[in-house]
Amino acid sequence: MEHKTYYITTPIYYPSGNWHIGHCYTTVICDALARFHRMLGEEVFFLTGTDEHGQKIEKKAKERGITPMQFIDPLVSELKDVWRLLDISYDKFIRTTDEDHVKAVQEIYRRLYEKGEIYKAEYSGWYCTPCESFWTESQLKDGKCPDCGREVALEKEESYFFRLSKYAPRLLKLYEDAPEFLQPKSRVNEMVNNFLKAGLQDLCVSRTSVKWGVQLPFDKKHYSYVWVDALSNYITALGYAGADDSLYKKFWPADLHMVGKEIVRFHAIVWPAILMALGEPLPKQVYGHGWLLIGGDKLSKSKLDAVKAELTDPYALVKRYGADAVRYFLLREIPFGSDGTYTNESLLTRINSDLANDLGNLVSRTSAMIGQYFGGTMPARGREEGPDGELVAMAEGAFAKVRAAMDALDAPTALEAIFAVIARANKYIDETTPWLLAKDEGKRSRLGAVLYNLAESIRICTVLLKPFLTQAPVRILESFSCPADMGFEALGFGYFKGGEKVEKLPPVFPRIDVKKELAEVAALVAAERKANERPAPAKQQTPQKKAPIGIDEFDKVEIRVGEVIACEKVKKSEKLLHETVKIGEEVRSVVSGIAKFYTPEEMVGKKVLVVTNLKPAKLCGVLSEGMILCAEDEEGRLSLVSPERDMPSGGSVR
Ligand code: ME8
Repeated sequence: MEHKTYYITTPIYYPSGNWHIGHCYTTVICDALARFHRMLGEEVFFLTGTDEHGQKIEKKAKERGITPMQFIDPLVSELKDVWRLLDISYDKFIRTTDEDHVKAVQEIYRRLYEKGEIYKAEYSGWYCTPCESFWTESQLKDGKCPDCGREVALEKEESYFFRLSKYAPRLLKLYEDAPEFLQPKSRVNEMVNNFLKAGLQDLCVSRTSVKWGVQLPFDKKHYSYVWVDALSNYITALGYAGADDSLYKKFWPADLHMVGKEIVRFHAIVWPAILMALGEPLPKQVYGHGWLLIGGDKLSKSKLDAVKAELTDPYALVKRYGADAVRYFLLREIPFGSDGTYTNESLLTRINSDLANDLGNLVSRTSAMIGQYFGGTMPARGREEGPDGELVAMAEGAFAKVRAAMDALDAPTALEAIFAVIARANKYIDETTPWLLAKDEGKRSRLGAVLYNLAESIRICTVLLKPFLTQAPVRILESFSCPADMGFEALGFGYFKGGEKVEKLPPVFPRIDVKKELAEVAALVAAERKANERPAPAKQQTPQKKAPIGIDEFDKVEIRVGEVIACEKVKKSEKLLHETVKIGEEVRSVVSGIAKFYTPEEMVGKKVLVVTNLKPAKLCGVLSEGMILCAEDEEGRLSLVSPERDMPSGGSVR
C-alpha cells in the first residue's frame, strides 16, 4: 500500500492567557482532521505551539517587572492544559523560544540575506519613546501614541526589508493555477482585492527597538520581525535549516495550514513569498476558517471584558459538560468557512438534542433491550426484512459521505452524515417496536435481528465518530465488547458474530436541564465579573503607618520557615498560586496572591516565611492554612521574604 503522509498545522498561539472557546476552534478542527487521517492509515504530523516573541510580550513583562520568559511560561502551561483537557492529539508543540527554532530562523534570515531577498533601508515612522514603539501616521490617535497617549516624534530606524513586492505577480498566478492553495474561495477574492491589486510593499522584517526576538546573524543590532519568526515555525518544527531535517524531507510541503480568517494574509501572501524566496515548495493548502462570534463580534479577550453573559472559559466548559460536548459543538455548530455564534444556550441545545437524545438514547435503549430480552448477549444476525435494508445501506454508506466531507475539511457535514444514521436507527426502533416483538415468543428471532441491526449501526457510527469525539466512543465500543482501537477497517455491516457480551451503559450524555443550567451559569459568570471588577488597590506611596503594638501582641503571631515542595496555579484565578509547604514535619496547603510575580516552577524548592497561626480560609475554593510573607514596592510588585542564610524548614521567626 502506498505510504501516505499528512502534515497539518494550527497557527501558533500568542501566549495571551484568558483562553476562550474561540481559541479552541482551530485546534479542535485540526485535531479531528489529524485523527481522521490517522484512522485512514496515513502517517500524520500535527503541529501546534506558541508564538512568544515581539513587542507585546516584551512590554507586558516589563510592566510586571518580570522577564518575558517568566511572563510566558505559566501561560504556555495553561494552554497545554487546555489542549490536554480537550484531548488534542498534537505530535509536536513548538515554542518560538525553543533553541532549535531560534537557530533555524537565524539560518533562514541568513539565506534570504545572501540571496539578496533582504536588504537594508531606512524605516521612518512616529516614535513613542516611553513605549519604544514606531507607529504609522494612520495608527496615531489624535496625533499621539495610540498606546499611552503621549507625544510622538518623527524618527527613522534602520531596518531590513524583504522584497515582498516582487512576488505579487507570482502570487496572483499561484491563486489562478492552484485554486486549492487558498480556500474557501472567498478568501482569494479578499487577498486579490484588498492587497494584491493595489500592489505589495516590501516588508520590514527587522527591528532594533524590539529586542525580544531572534537576533539577526548578519547584523546583531537587529531582531526579527515577529511574523517571519512565527511563520517559519511550520518548517523549523520539522528540522528545516537545522541539524536533522529528515522530518522536513518526509512531511513538507504541508497538506494544510488551518488558520483564522484574520491571519490569512500572512499565510497566503507573506508565507508563500518567503518560501518562494528560499526556493522551497509551498504548502498545498491554506484554509481560512470563520470566527466564533459573541454578541455579533469576534469572541476575543477584549470583547469578553465587555460581554460577560456567557461562559466561554474552556476549563469551566469541559468541567461542566465534558470534552466530547465542547468538541462536538465546535465541530458541528459553525458552518465551515463561515462565522458562527456562540451562546451557552446553543451549546446546551446541541448537547441535549444530538448527544443526549439522539446518540445517547439510541445506545442506552439498545443496550438495555439486549440486556432485558437476551440477558446481555448479542443475538445473531437475522434475515433482512422491512426497513432493515434501508438502515444497513445508510450505515454502510456513511463512511463515503464522511470521507467526502472530510476531504473538503467540512466537519459539520461529516457529522451530519453520521447523525443521519443515528436518526434513522432511532426511527427504526419506533418502526420495529421491539417491546411488542418481545411479547410474542414466535417473533424472538425477529427481535434478535432488530437488536442486532441496531447494535451494528451503533458500532459503525461510533467508529465514524472517533475523530470527532474522544471519550464516548471508547465507552460505547467497550460496552459492546469491541476493542477501543477499532478503526475504519471494521465498517462493514456484520462484524458481530452473535454471543458477544453487551453491557447496559448509563446515559453517555446525561440530559441537561437547560433553564436551570443557564441560571447557574449566569450566576457563576456574574460572580466572576464582580470579582474582576474589584478596584485595583491604589498605588501605595509610602506604606501606611499602623498604631504601635507591644511585644506581647507581636508574640501572638507565629511565623515559621517553610519549604515549598509543590506549587500550581489556582484555576480561574490570575493572581493566586497554590503552594504545598513543608513546615518541619507538617505539610500545609497555602494560597498566595503572587502568580503575577512567580511561576509555580520557580516557587518549588524556595524557603519562605509563613504565618502559621492564621485561621484557615478558602480562596477560590482552595484551602489556605497560612500566609507566605512578601515585601511590596510602591508599584505593588511583590518579592518573597526568605531567611538570609539557609535555615531548616520549621525554624521559628522572632
Ligand atoms: O494569530 N473564533 O495567534 P492567536 C475562531 N500568533 N477562531 C479564533 C477566535 C474566535 N473567536 N479567536 C481566536 C495568532 N481564534 C498568531 C498566529 S501563525 C504563524 C501565528 C483563532 O493566538 C485565530 O483565528 O491570536 C487563530 O487561528 C488562533 O485562534 C490563534 O490566534
